[in-house]
Amino acid sequence: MAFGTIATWRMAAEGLDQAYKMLESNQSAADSVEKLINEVEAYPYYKSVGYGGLPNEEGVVQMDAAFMNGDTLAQGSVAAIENVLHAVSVARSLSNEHFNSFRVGRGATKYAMKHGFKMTNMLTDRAKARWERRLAEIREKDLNPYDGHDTIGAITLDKSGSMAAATSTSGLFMKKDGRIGDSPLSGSGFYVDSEVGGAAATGLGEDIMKGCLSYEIVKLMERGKTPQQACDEAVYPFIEKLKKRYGKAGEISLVAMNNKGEWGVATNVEFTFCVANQNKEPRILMANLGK
Ligand code: SD4
Repeated sequence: MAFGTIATWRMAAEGLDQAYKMLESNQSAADSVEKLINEVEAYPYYKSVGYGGLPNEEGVVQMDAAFMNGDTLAQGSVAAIENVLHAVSVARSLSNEHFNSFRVGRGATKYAMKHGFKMTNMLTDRAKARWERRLAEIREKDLNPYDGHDTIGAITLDKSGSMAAATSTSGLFMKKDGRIGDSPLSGSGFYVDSEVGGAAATGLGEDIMKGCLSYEIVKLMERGKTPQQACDEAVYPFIEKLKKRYGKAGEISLVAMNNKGEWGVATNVEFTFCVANQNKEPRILMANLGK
């Protein structure tokens, strides 16, 4: 049976390598995608995900994350969650709940504490120093405060044909208290259906949400498009539409994989991503700037 995984950005490489090995040894798509994201969340030097992620405008680290099971379509999400090391694992646990499966802020943190997830101060000295430098720079040079953000988003396909998707991020740099991006939002930041395939996004959440791009890509694959065709057809016309109707388009990058392990990518920035399927060992690739 085909198997594989794809994830956004170079930072996914080590986690993807582990997820690939798990898939190779018959472990589930769900366990593999969680492991992939956990690796990135725990690494203190990635400034946009998990431990060491940059705080919001007020100096508080707030994470968004999601998990989706492609077999059952069950989903769990957390947004603006604080002091939790593995936001994606909380999201996965929430995906087992029929009610209350998307929790934000205090309610999300409360759920994590109640269910025994590892609590920790997510603000490292390094991230705090970077945040202070950035604040000064923004003031002195009159920069756009929202310049910078990277989400880890991943899709996995296991040998039994099950698929899973997950995301985790500290979101837009210098975001306002309680601001939530696309990453925990079903259909925008992620979507997966084991009978078809999955997609995950990174970029300016406010713009990705306007097009529900992950769902759009999965629907196009369902109608017979390859992952690359689906990415091309969902993302580039939408960017043009945004420019025409909204006047501008932020950074938008999507990765997709179908249930045969074939993959696609679309982006309007210089974008790295990591991919592995049954034909090829894990590798890091660079996508071209949008067409
Ligand atoms: C957000 N999409 O919060 C996330 C941030 C991100 O690459 O992906 N950046 O809007």
